[in-house]
Amino acid sequence: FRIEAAELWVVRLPLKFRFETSFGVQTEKLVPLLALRGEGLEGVAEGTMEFAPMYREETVAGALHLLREVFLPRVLGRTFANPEAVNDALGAFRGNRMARAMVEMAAWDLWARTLNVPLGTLLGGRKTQVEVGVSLGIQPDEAATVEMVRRHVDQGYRRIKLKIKPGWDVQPVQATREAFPHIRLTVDANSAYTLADTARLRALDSFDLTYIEQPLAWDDLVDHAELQRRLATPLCLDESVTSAQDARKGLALGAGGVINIKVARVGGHAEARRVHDVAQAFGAPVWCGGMLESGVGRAHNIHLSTLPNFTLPGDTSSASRYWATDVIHEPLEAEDGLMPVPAGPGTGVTLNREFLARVAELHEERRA
Ligand code: OSB
Ligand code: MG
Repeated sequence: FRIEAAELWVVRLPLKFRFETSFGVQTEKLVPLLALRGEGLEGVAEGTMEFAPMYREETVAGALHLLREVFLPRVLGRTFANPEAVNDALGAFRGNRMARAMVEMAAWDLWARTLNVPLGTLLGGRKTQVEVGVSLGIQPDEAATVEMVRRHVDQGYRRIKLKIKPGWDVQPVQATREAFPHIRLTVDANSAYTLADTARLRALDSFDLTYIEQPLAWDDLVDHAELQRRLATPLCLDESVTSAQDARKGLALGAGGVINIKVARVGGHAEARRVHDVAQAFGAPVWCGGMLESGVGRAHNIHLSTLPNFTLPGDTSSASRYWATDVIHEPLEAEDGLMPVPAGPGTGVTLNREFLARVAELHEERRA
């Protein structure tokens, strides 16, 4: 397939809820979108980096710069045998995996559309719907937490993940577990703890959590391995796995028993599939994480989640939870905790160009 043209926008989407995590409060999402066109077809991807480097080191401004000045010039006007070849064209560059993933993921969508096959099928997935849960931000108190959990349990979500931080961990978990003795419950600390907090984290062992997500530093594997030796609950790695090599090292060290795969964090679908395969070889389940994506990123996540070792529910809950208006036409709604895989070639979703024309800032439009 040939990449003939690229368009790059940024859309600012107001979040329907206030999302508080250990690194701050979010009320809107800055969404960079990249469309690659060739032979009358279009592949689209979303950048999941944020305005500020709070989750990992990448930023929206950095990604826009790299796409315009470095990455897009390497792929425009070229013909590729497959998306792996697009990765190879960007392979000499270090880090910045979320920015590179925008090119790679748009290429997968474009290639799948060229072949007239759903993206999930092309990746090797077979499911027609995937199990999903929700990630709930830090609430003002235990009662609000339990109420919030109840609303989402009632909607059928298959897993509840609570954001925690030092000083807000045992309380919400205990209150939730008492109210819902049987739900699949997890927590995510987004790197807010150190090994000095071992006693606090050990207290979470009594609540039958499926895993504790990324308690320690965003770039650490070694301390996670030490913590895992001190805890009964499996650790789940998010921030600190950016490649299949990281996954291999983390699992070999015993840094955790579960991996949260975010396509963009690891540099795209090809690397995400390799992380999936490494985890499977270690007998470690994976699930697909979310970054408060618009419909574009959400559709990519759903397709990736059709691979067989995605045996735990992912973060890709209904788009209508997040946005009053999405950037795509198709609704992406879970029912009873099951998200249907969008049908049709590629991601199966299409950009709402009327909406983009009204709210998006066009950063680049370039032809080969
Ligand atoms: O750590 O999983 C995370 C959102 C932004 C940054 C990091 C994370 C998250 C979420 C939200 O947990 C998941 C979602 O609903 O998309
Ligand atoms: Mg996380």
